[in-house]
Amino acid sequence: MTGQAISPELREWIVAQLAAGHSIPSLRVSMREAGWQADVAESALAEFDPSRPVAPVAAPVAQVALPGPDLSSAPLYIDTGDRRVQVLQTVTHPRVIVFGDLLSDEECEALILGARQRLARSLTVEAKTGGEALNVDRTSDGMFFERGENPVVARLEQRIATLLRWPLEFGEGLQILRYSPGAQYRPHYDYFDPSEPGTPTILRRGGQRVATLVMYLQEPDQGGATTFPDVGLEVAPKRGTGVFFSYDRPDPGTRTLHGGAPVLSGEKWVATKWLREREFT
Ligand code: PD2
Ligand code: ZN
Repeated sequence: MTGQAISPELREWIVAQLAAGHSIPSLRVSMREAGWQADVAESALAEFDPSRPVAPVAAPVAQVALPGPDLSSAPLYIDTGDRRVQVLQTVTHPRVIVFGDLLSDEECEALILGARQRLARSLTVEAKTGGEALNVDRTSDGMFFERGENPVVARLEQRIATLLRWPLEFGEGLQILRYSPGAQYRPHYDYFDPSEPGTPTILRRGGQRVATLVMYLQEPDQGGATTFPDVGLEVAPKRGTGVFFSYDRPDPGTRTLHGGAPVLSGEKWVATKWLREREFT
């Protein structure tokens, strides 16, 4: 016999022989006597050898629910109950959506007014320790509102929860940042690095971050775009607009590396809402 292949019939024959109590070595002898080439016989019998290591089966990728608007009907606007928000731009990978008219001018001004007296040089959550530290990569000033701290904050948080279909309680308190000329936020990921020893402590308060919404409260005169270097995307810091992005796992493969480009002139103010997997306590 030449050009032998493992046929369905051969497999059926092996199954029947094994079922009848014959051993693999005895089948090897029978196959060789019947003219099967040694390598074909070996490969065929190996398929039925119970001691053969089983190739690992890739675990199915869990389809986790993520925050995000319902874009199934390609809407130009989304009604959040108290406001009609524009869908200006979408990117699939990374998942990025730019919303227009997310905040009114009055809301932007009220947030700036409430934050101004409480600004301090921004700290970032430090995954090495689980605490907070000054970070040279972030030269803005910032503060946090408590969730629901005043009526404007509460209204905006409800709007965001409706828009992104994510429980209000899963959100961190609203962060306000002010960038003066020269200030920037170098490219980073917003999720907590799982390999850092402080991360388990941080995750106790609501699990991982799964999405970010950066909202522009005041436009600088020049500079200050939010950048996504992996995909060459730059979102202009237009007052009332928000850039949303989500990440289904804490991994650079989400392509959610992003930064705040240096402000060249004027002042840029933003509000950031981070969304967690679970209730943020
Ligand atoms: O202000 C921004 O554009 C910006 C850029 C990157 C804000 C954040 N990250 C953030 O608040 O995480
Ligand atoms: Zn960020």
